[in-house]
Amino acid sequence: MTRILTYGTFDTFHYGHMEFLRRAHNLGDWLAVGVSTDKFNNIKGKQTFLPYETRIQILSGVKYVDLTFPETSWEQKRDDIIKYNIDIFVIGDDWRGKFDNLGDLCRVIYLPRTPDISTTQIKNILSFNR
Ligand code: C2G
Repeated sequence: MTRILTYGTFDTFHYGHMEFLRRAHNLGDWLAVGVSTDKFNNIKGKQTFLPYETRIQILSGVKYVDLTFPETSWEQKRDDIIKYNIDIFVIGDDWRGKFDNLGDLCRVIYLPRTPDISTTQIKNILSFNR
């Protein structure tokens, strides 16, 4: 069984996220997703529209996702790859090159982002002023 791992905030879940998860899952047979906690998003400098509890609930309901868990730091990836016996780490190509250092533990793949959809656009439409 080929085991896949990714991470993300997945705020205001949209079809770009869904397309990413579909393609990520189709690289293998089993997909784990580390969902960024609100505290980690503060570290990432990201303000979210939806709280962690809602975001991880949505991810847990996506048919392409087999396991969800909290992403609380940049550094946890190596431990997670070992813990979940991961074959492929995958993330969108907006991160191209940033995680090549994981290449000694597993394959690292950067997938093209789905164009013309983003949380930022959605929050602007929602005139999100938080
Ligand atoms: N994505 C995509 N197409 C879009 C929007 C997002 O393919 N139109 C992908 C991103 O490339 C990422 C995933 O969906 O792989 C989740 O997107 P974000 O929630 O924006 O992820 P990010 O905040 O960049 O978190 O440690 C890694 C970070 O936690 C990644």
